[in-house]
Amino acid sequence: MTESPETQVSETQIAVHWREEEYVYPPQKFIDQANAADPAIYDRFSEDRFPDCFKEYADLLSWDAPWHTTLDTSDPPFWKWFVGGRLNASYNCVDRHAEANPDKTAIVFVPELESDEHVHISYSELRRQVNEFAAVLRDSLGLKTGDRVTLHMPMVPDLPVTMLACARLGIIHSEVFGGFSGNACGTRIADSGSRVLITMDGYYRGGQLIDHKVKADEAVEEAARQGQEVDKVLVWRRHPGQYASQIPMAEGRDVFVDELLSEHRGKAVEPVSMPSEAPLFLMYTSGTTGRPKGCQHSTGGYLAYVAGTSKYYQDIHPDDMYWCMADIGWITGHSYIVYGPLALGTTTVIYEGVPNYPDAGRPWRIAEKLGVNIFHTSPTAIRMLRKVGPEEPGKYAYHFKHMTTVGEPIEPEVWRWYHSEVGKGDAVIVDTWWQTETGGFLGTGLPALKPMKPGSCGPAALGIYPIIYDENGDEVPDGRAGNICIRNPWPGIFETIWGQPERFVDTYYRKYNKDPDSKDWRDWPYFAGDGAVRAADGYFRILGRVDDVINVAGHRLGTKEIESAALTVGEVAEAAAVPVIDDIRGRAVEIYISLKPGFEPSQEMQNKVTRAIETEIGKIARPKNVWIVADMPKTRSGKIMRRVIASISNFAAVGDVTTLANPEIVDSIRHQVQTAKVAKDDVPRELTEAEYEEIKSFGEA
Ligand code: 6R9
Repeated sequence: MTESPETQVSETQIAVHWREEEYVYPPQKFIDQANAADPAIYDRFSEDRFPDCFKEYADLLSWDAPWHTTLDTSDPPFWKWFVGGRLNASYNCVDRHAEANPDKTAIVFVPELESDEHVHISYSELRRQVNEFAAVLRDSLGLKTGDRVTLHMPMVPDLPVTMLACARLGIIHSEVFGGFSGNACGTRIADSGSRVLITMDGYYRGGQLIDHKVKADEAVEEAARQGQEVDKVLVWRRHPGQYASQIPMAEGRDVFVDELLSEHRGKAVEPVSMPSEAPLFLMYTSGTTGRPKGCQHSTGGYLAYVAGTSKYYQDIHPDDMYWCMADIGWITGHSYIVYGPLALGTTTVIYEGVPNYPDAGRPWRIAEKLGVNIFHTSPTAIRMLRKVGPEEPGKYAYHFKHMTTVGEPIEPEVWRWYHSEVGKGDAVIVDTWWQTETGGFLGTGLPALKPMKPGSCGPAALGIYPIIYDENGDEVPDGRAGNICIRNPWPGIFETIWGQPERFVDTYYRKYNKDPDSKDWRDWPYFAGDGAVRAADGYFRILGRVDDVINVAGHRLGTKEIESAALTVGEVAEAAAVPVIDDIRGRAVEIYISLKPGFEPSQEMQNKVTRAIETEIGKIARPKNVWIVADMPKTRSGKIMRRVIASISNFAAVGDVTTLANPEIVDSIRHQVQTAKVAKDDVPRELTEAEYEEIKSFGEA
């Protein structure tokens, strides 16, 4: 902001101009009760106290053995936190609260059908369920510490029960988002080397009991194709005793969980005392190549980080009614539905269904009925609820003290609706920027101590020291865009990519590493893969991914994954996926394909490509449009210029195309695509400057 005109600006630095939003201050009554209301907390987490400052988070947990080394940097960048310490995540999230407050509600399950009663699960009941299911895993399946188990479960309390039972035994769970296809699940089974899949027969979505077991059979088949045999599939039943699927149970392989559980009633399973750095779970995410990345999270560091951030940023107190409307199948659900809130012994709400079922008032009725006072959701859900029911929140007598937004940048107008209508002008909002890899929040303000600024995630979280670099590794001045990195390790950072340690180093640390032999963490900044700008007040504004990832409704989809799915269609020669600006979901996917010689474009061909993407990945990746083009714009070396087609799809200027091998194709594609889009009234709104920059450089990273 204070940059002098003669400052050298490298080409990669883009000036991003937007209206600076005004601060919005937290109400006094929020400040009076906040967990972090004393500014001295910033001193406790100042850089000269690093890494010991994080003891404050670790002290929220019960340790079986204390750690001797807070941060072990002997094998960079494979950081180890709280080394020597031992603990069990299931004990920390269940037993210790069951001992202190047995009748307190741990989980409130809200089934999607409004006529169904809410289910309150107390901490002692949760302890019973976790123990019995742990007995199933250990005694019926012979699973042991270090084994991986893939979960493909919907939003039901049986999912955290399954996760916590795994954690009790040191079994590494890998939950795949329920909306992902069977094939996507199969790939993750194979990658993690799971021989057990835990799934459910069906669940409610949009008022229908959908068949989910069908995906288990596809997943097992796909895993086998990739060389991984699954010998047991455990099937939870949505209504125990009644089977909700049309798909037969495979003899000898598939077992109903409720039947197995009956053999283990009342069993107690001792929690296994795990080393702090033992893996707790894998969470797969997309990257620039097709193979998904199994992000491996630790037990001690991760749990400490989510407990600490839940306390200070989510402002969770023991008596709060906390509802995070994300899906447990994503990192937000792991950290801020299950592990963070339960580590603090609070009550966490799990809602099975879609937010607008049966109407747009549903979330607010749930909030009113349960007395929810902390609410957590994504910009996509907020945009959707604002569109379909702008007046709905005002009709219900709930009161939020605190609201969170996560997953995508939020537009200031959408933020203001969230604040004034959903929060009734009286709730604080924390905009939290972070990633699957980072375990917990990186960018967000302490709500009682920092004013809010719509559209900015706020300053860095406690103990997090970001820096914005240009492509050459020079620090970018305030007000200019670059690649946001974190200079230091923190306890929530993932430990590695399962089975791909070189990819871990290459993707996240190679780019800005100062010395590959250094054992000093200062030489290993973490490259987040997001573009960002820091304002003069230290607040960050996240601009979006700088790699080949499209963020659809807060979910990361790799262009390579979508393209390889399209290429499973035999007639397709080439495929290129690009983002289009979408008013509800932030971004949507469009795919361009060219056909092998001898095949003609047709609606049927477009449908085939769409079906292939749904089969390989899931409905969330369904393209908004499939464009069959005569040829792709390419460089002379044959690389598809995704930025050119992305610009066409978004009605943005394509820029210089003179260096292409086939510049004449650009006009023909533009004519074809834009005519069709105009005809079906599918023209995106005018892009903001930041969006324009994203589209213009898409796929160039
Ligand atoms: C937690 C989660 C991570 C990517 C991240 C960034 C985007 C997340 C954001 C945000 C702007 C926020 N992102 N939070 N962008 N403001 N508050 O979403 O993890 O699914 O791994 O996605 O999402 O681009 O790199 P994940």
